[in-house]
Amino acid sequence: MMKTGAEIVWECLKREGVKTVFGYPGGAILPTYDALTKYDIHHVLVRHEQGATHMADGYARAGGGVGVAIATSGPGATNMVTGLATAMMDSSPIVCITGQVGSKLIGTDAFQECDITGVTMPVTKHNYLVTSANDVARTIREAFYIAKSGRPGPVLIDITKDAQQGSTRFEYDETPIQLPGYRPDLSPAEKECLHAISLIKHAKRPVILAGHGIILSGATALVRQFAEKTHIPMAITLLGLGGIPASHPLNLGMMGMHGEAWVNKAIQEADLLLAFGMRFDDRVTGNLKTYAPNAKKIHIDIDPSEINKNVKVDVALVGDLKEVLEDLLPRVEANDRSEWNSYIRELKGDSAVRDIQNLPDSGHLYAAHVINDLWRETKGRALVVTDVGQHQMWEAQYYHHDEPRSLITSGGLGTMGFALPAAVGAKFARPDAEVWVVVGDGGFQMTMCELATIAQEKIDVKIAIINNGFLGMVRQWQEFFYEKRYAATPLVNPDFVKLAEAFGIRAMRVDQRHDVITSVESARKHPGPVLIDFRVEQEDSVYPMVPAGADLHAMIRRPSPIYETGEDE
Ligand SMILES: Cc1cc2nc3c(=O)[nH]c(=O)nc-3n(C[C@H](O)[C@H](O)[C@H](O)COP(=O)(O)OP(=O)(O)OC[C@H]3O[C@@H](n4cnc5c(N)ncnc54)[C@H](O)[C@@H]3O)c2cc1C
Ligand SMILES: Cc1ncc(C[n+]2csc(CCOP(=O)(O)OP(=O)(O)O)c2C)c(N)n1
Ligand SMILES: [Mg+2]
Repeated sequence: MMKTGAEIVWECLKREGVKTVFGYPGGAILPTYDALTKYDIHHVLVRHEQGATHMADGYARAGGGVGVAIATSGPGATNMVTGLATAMMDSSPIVCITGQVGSKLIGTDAFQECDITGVTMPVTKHNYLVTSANDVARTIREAFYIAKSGRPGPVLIDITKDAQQGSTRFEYDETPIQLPGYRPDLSPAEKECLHAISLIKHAKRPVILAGHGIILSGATALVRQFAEKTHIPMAITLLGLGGIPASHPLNLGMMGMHGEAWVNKAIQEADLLLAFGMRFDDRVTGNLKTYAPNAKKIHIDIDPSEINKNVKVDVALVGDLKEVLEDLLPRVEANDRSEWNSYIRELKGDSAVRDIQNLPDSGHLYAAHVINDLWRETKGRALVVTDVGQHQMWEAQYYHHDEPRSLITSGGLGTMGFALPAAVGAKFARPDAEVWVVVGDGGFQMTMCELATIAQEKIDVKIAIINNGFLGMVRQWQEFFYEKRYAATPLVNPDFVKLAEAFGIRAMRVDQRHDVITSVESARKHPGPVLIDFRVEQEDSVYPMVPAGADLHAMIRRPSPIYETGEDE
């Protein structure tokens, strides 16, 4: 059957199971948009192409599928770079399709020409320039395969205008894809597995470091069973949160720069670390020279380039975590490690009791109150999408996630402006989920144009702006390390309530602690988007904190407890 390249784009997307795409049109992608009218695929018109990429990313992270974003050439394509880099850093599978000028014009500085495959080479898992309709189908199939197989990541397909307009015979090839040099299906050698089993057997103070890979590989139940059988406590990375229920007795909590003090101490005192699908980010290790100095290290990761990248390990098991654990679980011994576990419980001491709810209302509204109340009110069942900054860390500390894919956040690139569009994508992937955006007043203003998309599409997301009048996380660094010289961090903000109302979105303002619950209740009852402007304490800081590059156990604690009952914070 003869089809144009543009029609083949949609034919292939349909066969990949794509129901929703996020995009923004323009000249070089117009043939593809024109063909869309013949297909039953929902196109969400964003207000900025960065938004489309974060929506695709949020869609992928929430639902486990591949998100799709579309843009035109030149500025449309360059606006996608931040979203691609965000997805690349956090191993999120998205496919971005861009229009390109006609193939004969390439290299002439044609109108809206930009070498986007050149630009995005370092921020994509792979990218393609397609100059003929004949290559469209094969390329799209490969792109989806690459995005979701092995270590997931973003793929960009740049299609020239003539490739979209040209016609070719279309027969969908169903044969499994084989790409020379691409090996997403590695598995560890038996010798290495035996070595790991022996290290686990003899370890007295082991800790599992559970990362994003436990969610990406669908291994969360296996990790839990592994920990329960071996009685090994688990520390979680920011991107692993939710993978193990926060309430699980062996779940210690988050590790790293803003992790719990007892978690970092346990890691530093461990004699064995089992890294499961995590990449030893510098936010996680602190000073590498003093990181877990007495621990042997086992690293299970699907990407061989992660092995010995930051932390030298004793055993590397390269492969899919789920497959590796299916093999190891029956073979590891069921050790009793009560001494080590009770020692860690002692390390926790009172600081584990962050009883902020039961303290008298001092008239101050702290971000922690807002987030903890949101957790209580939603019974921990919301899908929360955060932006980047202090509110992101407070969310990680005070919203206790029990389900995989219930926290979506930009970890590696730390992209402000991520939350609002990513939440839109998440809601499309999981229409039944209660989606909350937790966003700072700074980051919100980076992509707030997507309120128009939310209004146009009538998307039921609830938006909690943690409004501290500052680029709070940067202000905190200035407070700690730059003698409180607040250069370029105070914000003069618009009236967020009026702003939301201008988009036809219901909004309210809260500046008293006792109004938090009622505002959340009222937002939840409303069958549509709601924005709440929470006016929180302006100069609060996130504790504990390991200063960048410092030893993991050298944490800055809260000088005088404001709302924790424990002293160890
Ligand atoms: C302001 C700010 C503060 C932060 N503070 C902290 C902090 O205190 N603590 C913290 O933990 N993080 C923190 N982060 C996040 C941090 O920067 C990293 O993003 C995070 O630690 C990475 O977690 P990860 O290694 O689990 O996930 P990723 O970076 O997504 O890495 C996943 C790993 O799993 C592997 N993998 C993928 N699929 C599979 C599979 N199927 N099988 C096996 N392996 C697989 C990948 O190859 C990769 O190595 C902070 C970020 C910001 C913006
Ligand atoms: C696009 C982008 N620019 C700059 C930064 C650096 N940065 C990290 S956190 C932060 C402040 C965020 O302020 P806000 O959104 O108000 O959140 P808060 O920290 O106050 O909760 C900044 C500027 C970033 N992460 N992303
Ligand atoms: Mg702020």
